[in-house]
Amino acid sequence: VAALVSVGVATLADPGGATPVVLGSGVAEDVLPPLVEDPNEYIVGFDALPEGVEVGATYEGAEVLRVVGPELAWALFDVADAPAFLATVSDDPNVRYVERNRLVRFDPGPLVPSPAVAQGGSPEGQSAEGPGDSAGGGLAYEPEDDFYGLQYGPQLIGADEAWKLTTGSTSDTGVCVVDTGVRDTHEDLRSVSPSHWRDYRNGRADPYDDNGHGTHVAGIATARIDNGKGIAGMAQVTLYAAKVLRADGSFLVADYASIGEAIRWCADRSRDHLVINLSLGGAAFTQDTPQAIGDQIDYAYDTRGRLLVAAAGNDGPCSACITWPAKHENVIAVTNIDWNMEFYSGSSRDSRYAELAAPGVSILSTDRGSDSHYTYGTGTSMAAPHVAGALALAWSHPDNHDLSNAELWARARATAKDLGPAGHDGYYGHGMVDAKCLVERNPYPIRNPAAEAGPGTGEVTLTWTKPIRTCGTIRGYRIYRAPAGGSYTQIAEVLAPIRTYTDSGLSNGTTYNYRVRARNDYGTSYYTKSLSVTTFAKPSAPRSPNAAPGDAVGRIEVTWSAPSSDGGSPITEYRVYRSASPSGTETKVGTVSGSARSWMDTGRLAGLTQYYRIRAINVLGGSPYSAQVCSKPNPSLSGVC
Ligand SMILES: [Ca+2]
Ligand SMILES: [Ca+2]
Ligand SMILES: [Ca+2]
Repeated sequence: VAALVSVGVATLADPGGATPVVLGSGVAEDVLPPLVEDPNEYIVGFDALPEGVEVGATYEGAEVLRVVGPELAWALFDVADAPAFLATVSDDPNVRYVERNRLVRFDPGPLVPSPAVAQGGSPEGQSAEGPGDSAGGGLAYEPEDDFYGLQYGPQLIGADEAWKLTTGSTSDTGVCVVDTGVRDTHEDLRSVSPSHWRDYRNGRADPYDDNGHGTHVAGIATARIDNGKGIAGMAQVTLYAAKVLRADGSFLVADYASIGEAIRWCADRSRDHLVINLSLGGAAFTQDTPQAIGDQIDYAYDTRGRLLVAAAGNDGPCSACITWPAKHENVIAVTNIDWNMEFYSGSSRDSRYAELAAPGVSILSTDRGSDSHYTYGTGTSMAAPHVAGALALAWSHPDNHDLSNAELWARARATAKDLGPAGHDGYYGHGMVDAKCLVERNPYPIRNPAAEAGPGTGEVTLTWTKPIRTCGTIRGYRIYRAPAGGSYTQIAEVLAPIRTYTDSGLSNGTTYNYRVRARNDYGTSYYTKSLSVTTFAKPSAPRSPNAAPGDAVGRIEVTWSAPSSDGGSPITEYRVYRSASPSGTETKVGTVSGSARSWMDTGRLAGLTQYYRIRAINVLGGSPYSAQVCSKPNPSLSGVC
């Protein structure tokens, strides 16, 4: 869907030789003239910004268009006489570099409006079973959002487990989306105040999105949860938006200076914890990150402690083709997987740069078409904000406020679900991001817990399945028991990988409750649900006993039904007792298997009435006697007894 297409900008000579290309396309309704590179624009990086270099001023005969600084400062100049200007600045020891303000242009892949969704219907989605749906574990968080069932991304990466711990915080955490803008009047997005918005394309004061790409990306990361509308975004955090991209046919395009300045602006926002999402990139993967951009990435990461997440690119199938800024060492490159956690062929991959994988195929999110429209999108542009949102979610949790950007990144690597070739690889990087393990490293709930009486008397055996994700190595499983109506105490811990436990020495025919949780180096999982089990009891008495003349003179057939309770253990045999009178001495005369329901008494003299009772036997012993029945051994004799 989202092949990156290389587009040459033929009219411009480029000293670097790289052809500008970009990611993806949006639904571009506005017809705009092509954005062309201005051959007179140069970015100059300075050690220290020279006196007088400010927007609107003239410096060395060139007009100053933009300035960032003071650290890692650069200025964008409109240069009338390039040879003279370049000669001057190249001799200046205060100048770190000079580069053209080029354009990056990429095919972001189509956004596909879904009429049914747009009209509030409920089309079939690709609903993957997420790890939170572990049967019997702590129940996953179920957001109240109409189209949550059409999403699979949050569930796949464990957001529904993470949301049990936090859904985010707007006061201390933010996501800054550097993109085409945002339709912040959308019903499922938080409004973006003018101070949280910057338009590097048209200088407009209020948020807007003339393409749709940015609105879609913003929704994936931050759409409102539990508002009864639309989708559930990854994190309920403050949304910042910087517009740098605009449509160019089916492509998106931006200039280097705008991207660099936008990253700088994002980095300087007020939230303690901030993740910058860059669903954009250069297609010329042989090219290094432009310095005007790389500088500001370093400022954001090193100086401001921000995390930066970027789309790996949609150049696939290809290898060693992750583009900038994703390839930059301080940026987390995100590749694209589908709902089966399989690598999407259109995603760029690169064993040098791939960091994390995230869902990016047929992702439902907010659409700029109206305030109530939603759209499916495919591409690494959709994968990146899943990671940005997961990181923001983790950072927003009070337990993680002290984590540095490097520490949180390291946790993302350590807890990613390894996919494909073992260990780090060029497809999935360190693996699929895991939102739950990012927020808290305790294991996921264990699955399929079961308890049954046995194998012996006074015993209960528990079994379970390992958590679907462990956020680290499982060390053991803790077993808790409560008497009926009582409280739980831990009775044992078994060491992994053992996943069964037999509790013994219990009272017979008694009900106990059990629950289990997993332990890793960081803590314990949620408990399983409570498992109620009754230890073995003796069976109840056989029912509906009957005795009648048998198939020949001298025989009596005794029949019965199974007891109403086998005591929790199979009936192993039935025993038949006989006496010559209702209160006479009884003798055990027959034993049959637990599956038999009759016994033939063959040695009786005609005419003598016999009296019978039956007992059922299980592992624990014999049931009470059945009611007494009687018969004469000859069908021709009158009367039953
Ligand atoms: Ca919602
Ligand atoms: Ca990188
Ligand atoms: Ca792997």
